[in-house]
Amino acid sequence: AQDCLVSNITVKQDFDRMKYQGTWYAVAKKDPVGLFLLDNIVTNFKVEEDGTMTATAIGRVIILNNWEMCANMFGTFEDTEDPAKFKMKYWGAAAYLQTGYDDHWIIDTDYDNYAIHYSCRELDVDGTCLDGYSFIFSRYPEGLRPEDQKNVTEKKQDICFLGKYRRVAHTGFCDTA
Ligand code: AZE
Repeated sequence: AQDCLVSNITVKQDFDRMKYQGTWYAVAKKDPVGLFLLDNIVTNFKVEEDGTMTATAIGRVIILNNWEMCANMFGTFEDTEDPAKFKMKYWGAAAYLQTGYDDHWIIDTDYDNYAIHYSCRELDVDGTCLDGYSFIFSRYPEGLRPEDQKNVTEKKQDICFLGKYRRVAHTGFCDTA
C-alpha cells in the first residue's frame, strides 16, 4: 500500500495455518509505543484439535524497576473473514507481564523459511497506522536466507515500516533446555 492506508495492506493469500505451525525466530522487529519484547524472541504456533490457532512466545523484557527477565507469553487467535487476519488475545504466564488484544496479520510467508507479521494497534485519523508493531520471523535463528531478503524488504515497504526495524539478537538468554 503506497498510500500507507491500513485498509489497503494486503496479506498472505489463502493462509494455511497448518503449515504455519511450529517454531519461528524473530530476526527483526518494529516496536510499538510502550513496553515490548526486547530480544531472544521465539514463538511457536499450533493448531488445536478444534482448529483454533494458538501460540506461545518467549522474549527478554525489562519491566518496572529495571528487572530483566524472560517473558513467557500465550496467545489465542480469533478468526476473521480473511484467513490471514486474526485478532490475538495474549497474556503472560505471570500477572505482572502484559495482556492485550491486538490485530495479528500474516503479510507474507513461504511457511518453510520466512514470515512477515503486522499489527496496527491504533489507526490515525487519516487511516494510516499511528501505533503498530511487526515481526520478521525466520525458521532459523541465524536469520533470513539471502534469497528471501529482497521480498522481505519489499513487504516492509508495503506496510510502511521500512527503516523502522531493528535486528533481534539471539544470545541464548531465554533458552531453557
Ligand atoms: C507474538 C507471537 C504470537 C504470540 C504472542 C506474541 C506477542 C507477544 C507480546 C508480548 C509482550 C510482552 C511484554 C511483557 C512485559 C506476536 C510475538 C503472544 C506482544 C511487553
